[in-house]
Amino acid sequence: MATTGAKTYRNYIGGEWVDATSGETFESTNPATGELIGVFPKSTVEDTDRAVEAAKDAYESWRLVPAPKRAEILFRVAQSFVEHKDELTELMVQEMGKVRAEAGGDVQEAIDMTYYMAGEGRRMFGQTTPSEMPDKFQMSVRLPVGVVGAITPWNFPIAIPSWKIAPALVCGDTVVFKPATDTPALAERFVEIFEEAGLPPGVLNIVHGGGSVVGERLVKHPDVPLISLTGSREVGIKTAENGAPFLKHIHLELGGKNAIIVMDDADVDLAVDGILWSAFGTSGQRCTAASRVIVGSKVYEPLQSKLVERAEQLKLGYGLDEDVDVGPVINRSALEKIHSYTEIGQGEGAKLLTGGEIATENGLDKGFFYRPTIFGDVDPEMRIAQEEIFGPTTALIRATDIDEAIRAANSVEFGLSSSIFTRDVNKAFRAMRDLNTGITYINAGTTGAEVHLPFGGTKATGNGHREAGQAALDFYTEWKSIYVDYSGKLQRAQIDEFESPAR
Ligand code: UN1
Repeated sequence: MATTGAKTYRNYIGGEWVDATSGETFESTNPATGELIGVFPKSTVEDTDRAVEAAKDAYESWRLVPAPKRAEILFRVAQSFVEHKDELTELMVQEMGKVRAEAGGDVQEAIDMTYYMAGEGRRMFGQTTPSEMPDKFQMSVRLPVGVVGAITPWNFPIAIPSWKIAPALVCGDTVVFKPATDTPALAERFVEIFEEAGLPPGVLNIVHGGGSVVGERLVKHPDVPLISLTGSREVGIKTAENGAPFLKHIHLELGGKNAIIVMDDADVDLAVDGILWSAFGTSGQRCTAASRVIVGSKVYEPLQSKLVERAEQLKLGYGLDEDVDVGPVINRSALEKIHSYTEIGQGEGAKLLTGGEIATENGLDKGFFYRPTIFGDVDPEMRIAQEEIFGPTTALIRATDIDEAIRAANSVEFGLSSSIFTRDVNKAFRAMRDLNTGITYINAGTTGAEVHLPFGGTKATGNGHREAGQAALDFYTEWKSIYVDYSGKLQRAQIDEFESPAR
């Protein structure tokens, strides 16, 4: 594609907008229309090292800025996200493809997260505890750690960077941000807003380029003690391995294979609404997407027919056009992967109820559109019920009772989100306890996490860390325990015992 006239973007390192040292570039295009969005620097190890150096220098003063003052910049950033919400939303539809309402939700999630973390500037609570000794005081405080390597995906191109960058900054860390190569223009606008809000040079840097060069260098750089990655299981494992020799703190937010359970006593129409939203929203490209639906045998038939009917009414198209329900998927290789799972499902003997094809009518062939796809009579062990597809494909599985449903839900390697539709409070509480996922919804689909509760999953979804809410602070700070002895004499813990009045 010709690049004449397209906007050229740069890296932001140490407060300067700079080209890649290689002089090489890559392009970002609109997945609905194929139009060019912009040209971006294809950065090298050297560019990454410069950004780390800038972040390391900036850290020495940023860590000493009082947290409420760091937070004032975040309040300004949040306000600016509000003011630029429409612009960011439209750019997101253009660059990432999700429909307007969902793109607005993505920006809103960043607004919420940035305000929330700005509020932490005046909290960031530690603990004070009594000492076992007289005339001794003790407390724990949160201290920043250093430079964060923030490696983010394309599916929530504004929200997810905010999940990592807002807590890092309020905690006093500095950041080198490596956004996905499919959504670099959004990442760049995100960083510009921090610059405009008055963030000092070097505190937030952006380096565009591939994961195997920029991402890997961040993970292997000795001066980057914290890595937060949202990506695939495979890249997560590689990241953990590469960071292990440095004993880095590594937060991993990886895949999902999320299930909605619909019990026989459920409100089936409500369940259908929840399934449609969770399976086909963002064209199924959410870590929290519902790619399995486990259905009680009594409601299986009515649910299946209502779901198929509703899925067939969903309108595919460019997310800026009116009345479009489902946008494109991110790129050609995603389209091919999604379609390969349709073939896998058919090969495994699952019944293709609707969809299962690339949509090309009315100009859709200019982009990467896949028809909402539902498989019926799926066995929980089939690959389409086990592997993350990351597209608009879901699998209906029958279950006779709650035990079988929970067993099937838990039978995958991932553990991000889960949901149950039931009117029986006992079944709901069983599910809350026994569904082995980081998030469980009752009478709602598997998507819709809010910013003030922990976000993350069990098993192969991650490595035990969580983002968002208070949990994020645990990743972006290091606890320090402080003991102050004001007795004026040597008091030895566990040895010089205070004489107990109880003795
Ligand atoms: C993701 O897919 O990685 O709960 C994030 C949700 C959104 C966030 C999803 N608020 O689905």
